[in-house]
Amino acid sequence: MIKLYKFGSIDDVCDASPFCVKVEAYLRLAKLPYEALSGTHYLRKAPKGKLPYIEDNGKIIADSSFILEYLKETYGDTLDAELSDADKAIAHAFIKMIDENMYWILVHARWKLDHNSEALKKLFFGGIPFPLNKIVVFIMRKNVIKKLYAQGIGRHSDEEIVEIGNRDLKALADFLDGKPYFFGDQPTTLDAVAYGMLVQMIRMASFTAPIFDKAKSYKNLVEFTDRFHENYFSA
Ligand SMILES: N[C@@H](CCC(=O)N[C@@H](CS)C(=O)NCC(=O)O)C(=O)O
Repeated sequence: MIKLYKFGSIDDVCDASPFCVKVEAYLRLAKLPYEALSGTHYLRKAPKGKLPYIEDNGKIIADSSFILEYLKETYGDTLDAELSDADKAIAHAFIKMIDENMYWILVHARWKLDHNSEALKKLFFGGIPFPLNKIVVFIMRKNVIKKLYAQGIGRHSDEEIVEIGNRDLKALADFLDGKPYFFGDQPTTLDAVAYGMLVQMIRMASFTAPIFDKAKSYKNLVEFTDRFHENYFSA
């Protein structure tokens, strides 16, 4: 059986990492049996020093995009089989937007905004005793803020970052329009990826941020996230 190594659930979201949710959502959509193993200690074993990674038939595959590629090659691409090449190109562009741009907006909201440091301490470092947890959060936040600056997003003001993130949310909302899933009645890979990100912004109550309020203001994105959640993650 496929083993999925991830961080673990927070609130009613199966993982705090959109990349881990993406893989788990894909496995559920594709009806592939798997075992989820949760814990930050798996980072030490992760081939690329990041989660998620999977183990299947003695093979270890790291990185959510390579994992999905491997699953499609090994078990067949049932979800996207009906998509035209043009649809696949659109899906690819949206997936890159979510993975490479919206991810940093999410990191900024959780790690840079001061008021979320209590939630970080409680949710991500709850096992570490006081006052060590305070020091760990302080050092981790400093490191993440450096990464935000190096990536580029951290050079903008908080307000500009919300504006950048809102453009992505609007693009998703406009493309989804009144459809149940991004390409119609049936979910595809893009739905797994979009759910992975939107569920962090819309259903994870422990963190608050202006960009999460923006996400919640798009009625169809909220309905999509709830629909996906009820259909694939309620059991
Ligand atoms: N490109 C990777 C990104 C995975 C990633 O960034 N994971 C983060 C959590 S969201 C991580 O493991 N961070 C731990 C670290 O950087 O130490 C993928 O698609 O799987």
